[in-house]
Amino acid sequence: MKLISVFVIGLVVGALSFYGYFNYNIKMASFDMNRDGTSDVQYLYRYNSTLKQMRIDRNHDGKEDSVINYDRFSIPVYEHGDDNFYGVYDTDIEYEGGDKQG
Ligand SMILES: [Ca+2]
Ligand SMILES: [Ca+2]
Repeated sequence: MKLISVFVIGLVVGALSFYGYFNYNIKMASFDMNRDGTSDVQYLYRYNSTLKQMRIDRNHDGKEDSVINYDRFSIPVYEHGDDNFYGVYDTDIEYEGGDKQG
């Protein structure tokens, strides 16, 4: 009985550190393209340095309006866009082989 509880605790601790490994090692890089003090482009990287997501504020109003998601080879898969900059994502673009579809 004691052995089982030690095993369960080990499992929980292991799962938590596994979770932490994949979440806390995500790196982010921000760039202020128009140099107004607010970042307009953000790159999110996975623990293994592949690109996970790019967030862009195209009209420089401080709110991101384009989110591109990348697969584990850093190839774009799909994109959400707020093309009228109302703060709601209204455009979905799928990528195939790294190219926009439609
Ligand atoms: Ca800016
Ligand atoms: Ca914006």
